[in-house]
Amino acid sequence: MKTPDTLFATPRDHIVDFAFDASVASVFPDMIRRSVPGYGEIIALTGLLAERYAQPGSRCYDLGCSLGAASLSMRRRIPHADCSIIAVDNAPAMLEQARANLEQAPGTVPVELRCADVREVDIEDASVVVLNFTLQFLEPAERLPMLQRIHAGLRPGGILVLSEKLMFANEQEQDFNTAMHLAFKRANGYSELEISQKRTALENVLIPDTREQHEERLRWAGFQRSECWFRCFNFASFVAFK
Ligand code: GEK
Repeated sequence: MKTPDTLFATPRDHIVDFAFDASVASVFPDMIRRSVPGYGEIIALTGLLAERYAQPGSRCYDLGCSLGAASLSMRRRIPHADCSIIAVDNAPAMLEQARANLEQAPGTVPVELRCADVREVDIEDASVVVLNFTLQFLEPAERLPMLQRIHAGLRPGGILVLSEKLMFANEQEQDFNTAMHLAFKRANGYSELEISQKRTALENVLIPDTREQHEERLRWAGFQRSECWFRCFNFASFVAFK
C-alpha cells in the first residue's frame, strides 16, 4: 500500500524550500497522484509514446526520474530488446526507491539508474527523452540550453515528452485553473493547512511557464514541431518532434 502523504499536515514555524529528500521519497507516489491531475494518464501514455517512437538500438532517457514511474511505463511497452533506458535523478533518496521499484518489476529492456544532475548528463543516440515535471525545477535561464542539448542528442524522428505545471498569461484563465487545481487537492483529502504550507515550500523552487513559452522554447531549441497532447487544468504534456 502507498504510504499516505502527511508531510505538510502539521503547522510549521518556518517553511524551508521543498527538497526531494527521504521523507518526500517515502510518500512520493501518493503525493504526486493527489497533487497532479492527470499524472497517472501521462505516465501510462508515455509508455505508448515510447512504444511508437523508440528506435531499435537507441537510448531512451527519463530525466528527473524520481521513483522511476515513466521508466517502468516505457520498459513495459518498448518493443526492441536492444534499446536501453537511462533514468537520471540527483536526489539519492528518490533513486534508491527507484532501484527497488525497478527490481520488483523486471523487464527485457535494461534500465541504468544514474545519480546525476540532468544539466550534466550526456544525451546520445536517443530516440525518446522524457522530462516529466522536471524542467520546471531548473532555473528559467537553464531551460533552453537543456532542450538544445536534448535536441542535439536525439536521432532524426526522435521525440521529447515534456510534462509541466503551467501558468497562464490571461488572468481569468489563471484564476479558473488555480481554483480547479485547489478543488482537486481538496477532493483528494488535503487540508487548507497542507495546501498552503506546500505552496510556500514550492514557491521559490517550482517556477512554471506558459504554454506559449514552452512552445516557443521548443522551436528555439530546434524541434520542427510540437503538440500539446494532454492537458488537465494547469498541468500539460507536450510531445516535440525532431
Ligand atoms: C515522474 N519524472 O514520476 N537534476 C536531476 N534531477 C533533478 C534536478 C536536476 N537538476 N532537478 C530536479 N530533479 C517523475 C516526477 S518530480 C516532479 C518528477 C515533482 C528531480 C527531483 O529530484 C525529483 O525527483 C524530480 O526531478 C521532479 O514521472 O515532484 O513535482
